[in-house]
Amino acid sequence: MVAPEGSTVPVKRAIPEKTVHVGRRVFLGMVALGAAGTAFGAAVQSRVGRALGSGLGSFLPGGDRFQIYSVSGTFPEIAPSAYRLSVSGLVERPATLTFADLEAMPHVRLVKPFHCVTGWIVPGVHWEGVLLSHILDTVGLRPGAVALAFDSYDRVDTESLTIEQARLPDVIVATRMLGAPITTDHGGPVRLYVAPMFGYKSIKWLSAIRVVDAVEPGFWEENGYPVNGWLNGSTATAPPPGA
Ligand SMILES: Nc1nc2c(c(=O)[nH]1)N[C@H]1C(S)=C(S)[C@@H](COP(=O)(O)O)O[C@H]1N2
Ligand SMILES: [Mo]
Repeated sequence: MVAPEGSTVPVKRAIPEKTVHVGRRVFLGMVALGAAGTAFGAAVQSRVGRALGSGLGSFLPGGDRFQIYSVSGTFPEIAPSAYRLSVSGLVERPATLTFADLEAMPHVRLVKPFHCVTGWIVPGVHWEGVLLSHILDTVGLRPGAVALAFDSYDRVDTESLTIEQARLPDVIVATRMLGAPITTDHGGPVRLYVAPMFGYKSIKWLSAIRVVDAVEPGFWEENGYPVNGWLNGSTATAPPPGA
């Protein structure tokens, strides 16, 4: 179950105890992940947020800030020069895009809040990147293309969007965030930013976009979060009014 926006998610199920400290970061091992049920995503995030000591951020004046998540427990360090984005599947022209390729494409800028489904919100975040729809136009969709499946350099997180969702004007392959190149913690050099949906849809360390013929629920969805993660809680496939 996912709590409404702005509330905290009650953790009704025992939280796996396996936590590992990596510097100031805390994560849960994948073994523990596998053993958990549908409340798991919420449990993971609640636990990690507390561990970072920033769980009260949303309630303190000026304290709104990102909590750093990695379900894999790794924070892949990828130099922009080594970065590649594979675009494959039901496309006319499969591509392997470099960071320079992305930089050379038209960029859009957005100033939008970032909502984690567990309740913290960072208002007014500056984002910059390439419209996902532009990338789809560049590779050309083949008949039967219905959805996108996203992979991460962390080899654990995955995400999905319908083609219609992917073409919304505030869904970008982001190369800048918070007025600077995206840091490793935040999924740099390239992450997805899906403004109308909760933060779990904004996969970090984006490595691949596969165009597929059916929606493939991603990591967080397999752990209980809605496939259609609209901020207003709608479960509709198409964007709800105001999204
Ligand atoms: N690869 C990867 N992407 C991810 C996650 C993750 O654990 N791994 N967590 C998601 C969730 S639940 C949220 S709220 C945001 C958090 O972004 P941040 O770590 O930059 O604060 O990243 C999303 N993208
Ligand atoms: Mo989240």
